[in-house]
Amino acid sequence: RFYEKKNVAILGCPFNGGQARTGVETGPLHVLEHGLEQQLQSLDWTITSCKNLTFVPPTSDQDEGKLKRPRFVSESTHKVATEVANIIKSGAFPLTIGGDHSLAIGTVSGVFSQFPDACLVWIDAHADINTPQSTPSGNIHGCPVSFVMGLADPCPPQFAWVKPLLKANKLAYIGLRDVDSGEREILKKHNIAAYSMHHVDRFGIGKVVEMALARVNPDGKSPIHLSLDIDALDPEHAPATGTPVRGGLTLREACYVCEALAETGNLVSMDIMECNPVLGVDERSVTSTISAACSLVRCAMGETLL
Ligand code: B3U
Ligand code: MN
Ligand code: MN
Repeated sequence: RFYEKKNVAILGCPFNGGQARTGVETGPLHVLEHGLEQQLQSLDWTITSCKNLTFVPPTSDQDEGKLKRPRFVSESTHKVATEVANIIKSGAFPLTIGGDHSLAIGTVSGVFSQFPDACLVWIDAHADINTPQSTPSGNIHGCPVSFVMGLADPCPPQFAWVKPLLKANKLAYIGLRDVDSGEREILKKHNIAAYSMHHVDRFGIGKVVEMALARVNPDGKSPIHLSLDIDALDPEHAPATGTPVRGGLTLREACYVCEALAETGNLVSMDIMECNPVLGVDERSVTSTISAACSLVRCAMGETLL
């Protein structure tokens, strides 16, 4: 409905500047080497482009208050925003492979510049909605949602280009289980649809997705951007990631979310973030993480729709 054809443009983003651990920048290469392009072609997608961006850290990048590497993150995500917007203008579905989750400042900005009435489904163990003031770590991958909502007040000067395009009633979380106290306050204050693992246990994943979509897309007409952090999965299924948290989604539960979004016909863009193959303790843990990421993408792109 939002796109004429099943055209996808893959955007590899080997970026690690939003957090402290190296290795996450090798995520895109691993995901592509696992055969994702061929897998999408088997699902009748045409890959209109598949490119890796390059991110060069600036020579000087002073902390901005608590925020670490603000210039590198800002310049990199600005580039991503432009690329994602151009992909959408070309009529293709942007599939962005990270890299750390600060990249979503770029993907969300790009998507919402083209689809202003879109909603955002954020699947993650973490809420990533810290402000420059509330962040306990200074890692910007814990802050992207606050940036695209304009909650950073004042907005750090490096991020003056980021527009507050996301409204609180267009955001839903699924899979939360490690949320900072400052983030809890923000979620409450703005009445954001936040479904934690507690809700998944209580209602089951089917009902949770239904409730989440009813909150952010009540008339079923909004385009949907899915931002998926691989650490939403239980570390049993996706151990190779920077901040694993036990008690997460099973592979099937996460796949179900992706399938349900595919089923709406409204999915216009997707991120798959935070795979860090370097942190796998052995070959098997790397392979399971990467193959889970590929499965989730395939489910979001229609694999299990009959
Ligand atoms: N909420 C913490 C931890 C964190 C957020 N996202 C990840 N970790 N991956 C923070 O640093 O903002
Ligand atoms: Mn996370
Ligand atoms: Mn995240």
